[in-house]
Amino acid sequence: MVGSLDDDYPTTPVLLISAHPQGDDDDSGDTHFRVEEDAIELLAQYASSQPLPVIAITGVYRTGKSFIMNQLSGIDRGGFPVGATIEPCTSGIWMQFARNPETGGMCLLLDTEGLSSYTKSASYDAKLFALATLLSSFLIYNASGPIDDDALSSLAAATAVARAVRVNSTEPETSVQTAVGAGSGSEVSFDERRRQRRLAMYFPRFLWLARDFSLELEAGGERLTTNEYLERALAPIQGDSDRTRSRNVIRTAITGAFKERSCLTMRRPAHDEEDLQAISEALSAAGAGLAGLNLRPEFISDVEQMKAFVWSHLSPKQVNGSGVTGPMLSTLAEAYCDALNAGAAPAIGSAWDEVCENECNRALSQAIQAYDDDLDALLRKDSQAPLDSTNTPLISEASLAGLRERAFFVFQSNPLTSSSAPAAKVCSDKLEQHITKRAAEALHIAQSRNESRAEAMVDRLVSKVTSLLDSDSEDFSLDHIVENTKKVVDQLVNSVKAADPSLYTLVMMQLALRADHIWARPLRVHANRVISELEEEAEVRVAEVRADAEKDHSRAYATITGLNEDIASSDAQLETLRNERDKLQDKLAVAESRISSLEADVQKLSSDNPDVARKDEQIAQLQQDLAEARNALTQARREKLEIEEAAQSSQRKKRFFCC
Ligand SMILES: Nc1nc2c(ncn2[C@@H]2O[C@H](COP(=O)(O)OP(=O)(O)OP(=O)(O)O)[C@@H](O)[C@H]2O)c(=O)[nH]1
Ligand SMILES: [Mg+2]
Repeated sequence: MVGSLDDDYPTTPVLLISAHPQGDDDDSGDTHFRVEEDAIELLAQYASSQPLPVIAITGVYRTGKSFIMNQLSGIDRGGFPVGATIEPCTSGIWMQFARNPETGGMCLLLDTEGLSSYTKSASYDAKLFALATLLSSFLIYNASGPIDDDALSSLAAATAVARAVRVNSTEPETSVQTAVGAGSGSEVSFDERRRQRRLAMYFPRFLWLARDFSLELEAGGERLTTNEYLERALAPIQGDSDRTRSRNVIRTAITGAFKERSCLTMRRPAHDEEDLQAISEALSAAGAGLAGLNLRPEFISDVEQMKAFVWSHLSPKQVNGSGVTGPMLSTLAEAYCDALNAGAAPAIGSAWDEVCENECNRALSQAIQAYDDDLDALLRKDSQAPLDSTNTPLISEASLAGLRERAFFVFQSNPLTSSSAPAAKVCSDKLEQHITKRAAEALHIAQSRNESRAEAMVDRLVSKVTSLLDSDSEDFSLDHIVENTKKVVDQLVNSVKAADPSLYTLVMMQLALRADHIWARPLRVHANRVISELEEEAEVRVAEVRADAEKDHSRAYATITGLNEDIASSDAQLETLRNERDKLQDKLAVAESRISSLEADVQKLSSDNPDVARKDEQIAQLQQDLAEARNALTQARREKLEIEEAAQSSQRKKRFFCC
């Protein structure tokens, strides 16, 4: 690994708290601590979801603290700077993300500026120690050599400010100067001890890391564990002298502050000073990688043991039972820095109130964001849904209640929102107000969209009803139309009724408004269609009648023509007969005149001539001729009468047909 961004988080150390001297003399307590923006951003960006285990290292300067942190980070290059000279290397408090190889979880390493540097005051050291203590869940106190009175005094002095920290803001405030001044020299009162016990709950697990340790851990012929060695060193010393009391106060201060404590020893990396110098330079450049360096195997083994111990005893930073995430840690750091900058010992209670307020506000923003995202997505989906769909509406009292529940779930997933901090209630109320306002807006949008939906549904119904009329169905009866219309109306009403009561009301209103289109218009269309069918039928009937009449007419015409021809031929025959009659009449007249003349002649002859007899015969003959002529005439007259009757009959028929 190198000190750059890996898959999950950046691995380059970043300055978390910078220290800025305000005057020439650090003892004035004027050092100004500032939490750096870059660090705040990184903590927010990469460590906001989970409580963060925080390992801090503190101790006398130039004792290999940064080296230890690099071993924990596992970064070969680009880790915390390790200095090979006697100049203090680390300044302020640096941070670096690392991964616990045992759990895979992310943790934070805090490398602090060395204590007891010739450039800094006791007050500055105590403040720095207090910050490292209050911000970490695992504190490594790095000290070179055995745990003796000097080492314990240094630690006790460093813990002065940390021990002056107030759990509640109601506790009397102690200034940094007073805390440092009091040091560990005075005996601790009963109340103070009780306060210290409470405070210890906020303190981290403590590891005394004894470097360059070369002593055999034995006492009274028995081997001691490193922890037993520490406990022996911290155990009260028998005696009643002032010095003994003072030494015991130091021990009580340490044991009172750190309830969970352990000790590990590490041997020197090399045997002699020359080698050590060379190795020191190599270590300064090596980062976490120790391979290839001429190190004592014991040292390497101690490093591994230290790492294994730290990783297996690591737990997230907690305050008041809540895990501290990256953003919460930066809020705490800011609150503690503010208190130290103001010359006061930090108050965990008020720092925690700030954390709660920040966290509640953050949870509020996340919950509002979640609610707005959900609601906007729902509104978008609703606006894209087909208007005439009878599906259950996306925006309803029920669906909005679901969104509200989710928003509150997001809000409450931050445990600090259910704390007793006033910010929790304020933010919860703000979330409720926001949800109420947005839900009302959404319902208003849904209402107007429902109106459009109801309109679209009834539009569709109208066209369905119309298409029923246009269908090829044989059954166009009024009952059929009414029945089908009723069916589609019932279908719509039932589906909407089941889906959404408010949509149902709107659909019913639309049905009432469009009643003419749904009921009257189809009937009108039906009536028109029936009328046009009747008209078509009538037209066909008229055409048939007309065709029949035309046929009759041509038949009659043919008959009349025939009769006319008959009449004409009858007329011609009549004419002929008339001519013949006239001729016969002429003949008859000639015959009668001849008869008369003959009769006259007969008369005369009879009288004059004897031959009358003969003449009589002739007369008889003539009379016979006359009788025949008369018969012929009678016959002719009869025929004429018949022809005239026939002609008259034809005339009558013609007149009848012509009418
Ligand atoms: N004697 C000794 N030197 C070590 C050990 N570990 C590291 N060093 C060397 O000690 C020197 C200082 O190391 P750092 O890690 O910079 O020490 P530090 O405590 O962080 O120093 P400051 O930040 O200045 O307080 C370097 O040259 C390291 O190589 C060790 O166990 N024993
Ligand atoms: Mg350092």
